Amino acid sequence: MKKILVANRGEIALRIMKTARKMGIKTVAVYSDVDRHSPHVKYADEAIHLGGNASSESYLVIDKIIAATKKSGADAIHPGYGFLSENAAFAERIQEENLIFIGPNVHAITVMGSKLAAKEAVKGYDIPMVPGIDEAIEDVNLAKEIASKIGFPILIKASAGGGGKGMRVVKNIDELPEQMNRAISEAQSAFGDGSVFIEKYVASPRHIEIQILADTHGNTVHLFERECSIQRRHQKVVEEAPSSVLDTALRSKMGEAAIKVAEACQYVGAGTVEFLLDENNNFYFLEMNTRLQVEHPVTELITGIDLVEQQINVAKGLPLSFKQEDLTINGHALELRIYAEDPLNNFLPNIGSLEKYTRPKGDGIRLDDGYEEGMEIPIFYDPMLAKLISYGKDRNAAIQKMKEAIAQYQIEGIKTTLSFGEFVCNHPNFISGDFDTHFVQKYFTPEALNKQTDHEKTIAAQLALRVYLENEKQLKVANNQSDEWLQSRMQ
Ligand code: MV4
Repeated sequence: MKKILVANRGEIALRIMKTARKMGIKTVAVYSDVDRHSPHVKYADEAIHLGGNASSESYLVIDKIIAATKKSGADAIHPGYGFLSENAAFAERIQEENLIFIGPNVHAITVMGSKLAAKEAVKGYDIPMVPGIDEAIEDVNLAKEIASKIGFPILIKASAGGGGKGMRVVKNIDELPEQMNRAISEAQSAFGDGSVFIEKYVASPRHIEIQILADTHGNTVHLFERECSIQRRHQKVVEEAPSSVLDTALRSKMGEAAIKVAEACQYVGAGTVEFLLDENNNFYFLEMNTRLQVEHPVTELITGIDLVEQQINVAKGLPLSFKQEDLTINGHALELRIYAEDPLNNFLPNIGSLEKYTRPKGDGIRLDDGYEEGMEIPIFYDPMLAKLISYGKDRNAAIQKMKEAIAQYQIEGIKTTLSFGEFVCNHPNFISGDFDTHFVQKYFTPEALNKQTDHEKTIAAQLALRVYLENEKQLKVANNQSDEWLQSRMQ
């Protein structure tokens, strides 16, 4: 592998290229019209213009990506996350063109792209699943019968679903017909597939996901868990590794289950197996993400393993250079996603330019970003600006480091979720680890954020006053001294 085309933009394109360069592999960027001057374009060894701005005219057009790859002479494509990363047709096309897809095989992408197919595939592997059905259901009367057997509340989910779309909680049998019809039509319009199924609703789950790595020689290992329970409307905001709730025994059990899920679909490369964890520490398989995830850096920090390097080595056909027993957790890492959204205004996307942009730095701070001071944030893509990642010897040290980094980070010209991250880091329930996926909904209000800002303003004013008074004192002393000096000279 001599040259990789990165079919993505922003922080992840840059992050992938950094590892490729470290490995002595050339990089090719692709870009839309508005991304012409983006850091990922400047960083790459070569860059190819895709044209268009909307994803559907640029980063999502398979023909354009393939044409760019051929033109550049790249022999491999890394899809990053989002865009075409979990598109089976893209992976298949790459294979047909005799290029290397730095990702899993077509089969795994296809199976895990459908929740029902995923359930079917892992059957017989002894993976704990939420009580429910593993077939699409259309008949409301049958649904009522099944729901009554499972017991309310139940959850209706779309098989093709993602991001909570087509998901409906049903509290009792009377609500079922309407909610079921809504779920079906939502799934049909969002995914072009109206298949839905039923599960028992787990009321207060934590979101735990296991990172796995598999090579083409039959070796599969897990790289422990990440916890992503701090989410807002299915958008992750804070992630960490390890989770504060798993003990060694549960970690091994979940890790082993994740490996079995990967083996059930003959997985190759880096992947993530998602689980729900209930209040009694029962875990249930949810789905598998067949890509490098946004939050992969927290795993890199606690394991010391570069996941992109591993993806590239696996794609080259190399066997993994370590075994499960070689892997250990070292320290604790947190990631805060910085979105161009206004937390005081219902997280409305905020467009504008980065008038001031000063990055935090220091030991235990990693910043993965894709913008620079003066740049406009385009409206066409995901509003995530950066990922602020902190690392410490334990969870408290990582939280402390995150707070220091947030304080150093200066972003002006655009409203961001940086202050929201600070709110999370100061919240007693986050600090104690006593939270679930309802954290934001339960505790966050714009008033709480304003209170935090007011508190900061008070401290800033007190500090300013103190500095002022100190300066005054020194000035007086200096004046007195010069008076004495003057007088001594005049005598
Ligand atoms: C659930 C659940 C409770 N019970 N399934 C949300 C998105 C999709 N990936 C799965 N999700 C959930 N499935 C059962 N049977 C609760 C959620 C859920 C959730 C899961 C992980 C992280 C945040 C969440 C927020 C709300 C709901």
